[in-house]
Formats: sequence, C-alpha cells, structure tokens
Amino acid sequence: SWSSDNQKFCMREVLDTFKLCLSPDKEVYLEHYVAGWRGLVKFLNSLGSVFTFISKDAVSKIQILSNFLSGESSSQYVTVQSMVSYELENQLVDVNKTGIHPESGCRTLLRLHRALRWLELFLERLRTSDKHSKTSVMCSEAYNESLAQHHPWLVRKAAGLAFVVLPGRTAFFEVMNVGPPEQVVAVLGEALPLILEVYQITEDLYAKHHLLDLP
Ligand code: 1PW
Repeated sequence: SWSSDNQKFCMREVLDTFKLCLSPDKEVYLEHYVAGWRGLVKFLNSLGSVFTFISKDAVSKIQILSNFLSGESSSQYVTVQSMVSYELENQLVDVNKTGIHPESGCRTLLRLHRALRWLELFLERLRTSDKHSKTSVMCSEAYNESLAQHHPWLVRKAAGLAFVVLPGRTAFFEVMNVGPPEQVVAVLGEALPLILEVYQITEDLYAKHHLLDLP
C-alpha cells in the first residue's frame, strides 16, 4: 500500500486492510484478505531482492485467489466461509489427498493462513522488542514456531538465509513508514489483535471442516 502524498510504502495502510477483513458477523472477507497480502508483498519486496523468493510464492497464491474473486463463481468467494462451503459442497477440494484439485481456494488460502501466523508472531515480537533486539532472531523464532513445520528442509534453509540479511530494527521500522518507534509500537498494538482474530476465525473454520492438512 502506498500513501498518496509521498508514494512510499506504509505499513499502517496494510494493517488497516486486515482490519477490514472482519464482517459484522465475524466472517472474513476474501477481497480484503487478499488486499492485505498484496500490501505485505510490497513490504517484503521493499526489504530487498532476497525477499523476492519468499514473496514469489505469496504472489502466485494471491493470483489464484484473485482469479476466483473475479471469476464466474465470484459470488461464492465473498467470504472465506462462503468459499469453504461452496468448494466443499461442489467437491472442489482435495479432501482425500489424491491431488485432483491442486489449486482450490481452500488449499491456497491455507498456505497464506499459515504464513499469517508467522507474520503475527513476528510482529508481536517486534512490538515488544527493545532497540537491542535483532530482527533476524525475532523473525526466525517466529518462523520456527509456525510456518517452518509446514516447510521442507530446503525451504527452511533458504528462509533462514533470508532472515540473516533482514535490516536491523531501526531500518526495519523506517521501511514500515509509520513514524517514530513509539508510533510503530502503538500501531502494532492496535492491529495485531485484529489480525489474530482473523487468523483464529479461519483456523476454527478450517478445523471444523478438517481442512488444516490439505495437500
Ligand atoms: C517480514 C514479513 C514476513 C511475512 C511474509 C510471509 C510470507 C510467507 C511466504 C513464505 C514462502 C516460502 C517459500 C514457499 C514455500 C511454499 O512451498 C509454501 N508456501 C507458503 C506460503 O508457505 C507451500 O505452498 P505449496 O508449495 O504447498 O503450494
């Protein structure tokens, strides 16, 4: 997301997009979820070219979901809840792990959902960190606690190498472009509970339908 006046990335706008995800009755709007991820990808890309390897997969997942959002069944893809019902009712999900529906909305969103947990853990560490904390350590701890469990060795290795060259905390805060460190902390403190809620609602929905291990 880019602010209109200076054309710079602004993390506040991305976090605001995730806030828009929740409907009044606590469903998750797919359009805003995807828009939030678009913003995160811009952020990753502005951290440097080593992160393109990480963002590339997210970009392809975003593209798959965008195609559903603008496709002929778009009315079924308004919320994550309606997507899950629609794909399950129409046998569009590879629930038997036979590899017949490799690009279902359900399995595609699951990958972003797992990555959102990583992001949430990382940003929570960042929020409570002090000026001596290392972003690389916070990022890899968050990764090992979450997404790493779903990745093969080679991806874990590559991710670990990318974390090492993450900008330090001060530079990282500057790239986020939300103001002085106190402001970053405040913005994170406001946005993280909402991201966590989006995560938890999705997690509960997927658990209820036994979709958490989709291949
Ligand atoms: C500093 C902020 C960090 C937040 C951004 C998180 C981005 C997450 C993307 C990680 C991608 C690593 C490389 C790709 C691995 C894929 O194999 C994997 N995808 C994900 C998103 O984990 C699994 O997808 P697949 O292969 O089953 O289609």
